[in-house]
Amino acid sequence: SARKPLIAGNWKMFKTVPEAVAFAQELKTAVAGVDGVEIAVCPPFTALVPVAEALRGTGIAVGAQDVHWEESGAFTGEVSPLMLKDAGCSYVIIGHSERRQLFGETDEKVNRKVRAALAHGLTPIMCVGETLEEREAGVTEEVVRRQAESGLAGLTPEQAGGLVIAYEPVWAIGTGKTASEQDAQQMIGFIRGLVRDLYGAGAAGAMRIQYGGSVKPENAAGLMAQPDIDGALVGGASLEVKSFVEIIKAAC
Ligand code: G2H
Repeated sequence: SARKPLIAGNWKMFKTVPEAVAFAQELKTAVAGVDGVEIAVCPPFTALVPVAEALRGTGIAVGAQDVHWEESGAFTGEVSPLMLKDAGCSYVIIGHSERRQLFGETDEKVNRKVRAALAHGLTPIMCVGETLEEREAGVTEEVVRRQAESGLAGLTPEQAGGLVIAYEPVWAIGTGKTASEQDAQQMIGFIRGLVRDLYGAGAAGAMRIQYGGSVKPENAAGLMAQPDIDGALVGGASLEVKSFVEIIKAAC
């Protein structure tokens, strides 16, 4: 397709500043000359600035793992979209299932964060995905439709087309269970259809939709070969340069 795949590493709550900088430097060397795929790393907040500095001029993007929707104010513990831009981020993960399950993130909060990120020139990587109970109850499409519709509410077609959705079935996250290529393609095609209904063919054709959930060097190429899958959001396998680079190369 005309869409350039995005391989993004979600480091979650891992890596000190020295570890993060060493990783960035190694990654820079390892992907020099790699073409046809966009690369991003999403370190914890503490490592954003040094990682962005280490990667400046390389074309490797930096993203945060969460954001608040206000620009500034009395919101102890929160980080604003303006601050993320200032730190060198171009992406931000929003609504990861760990935030939904462990930190009370609702569809409404996800939507506020998506709109605030876009207003400040950050590209959201908005996560959606069903739990095992939901899949077994046969409500996968209903759940993903609700998450996608509310998360994207109020956007213009241009904004919708410019953002990234990561489809991450919760039962596949960190469990070693990956969705089959067919299941992942089916759901990602379903999401693209939803975007078409909501925002038109232009937005649906432009939007990058990633798969996430136990992506590894062994399964990456098969997933990336699916027509609607535009890259991956990688957790565990993004923490080592070797496996992350193998996944990046599988997407080229
Ligand atoms: C899903 C994914 C990255 P992992 O959370 O967002 O993590 O690849 O470890 O399943």
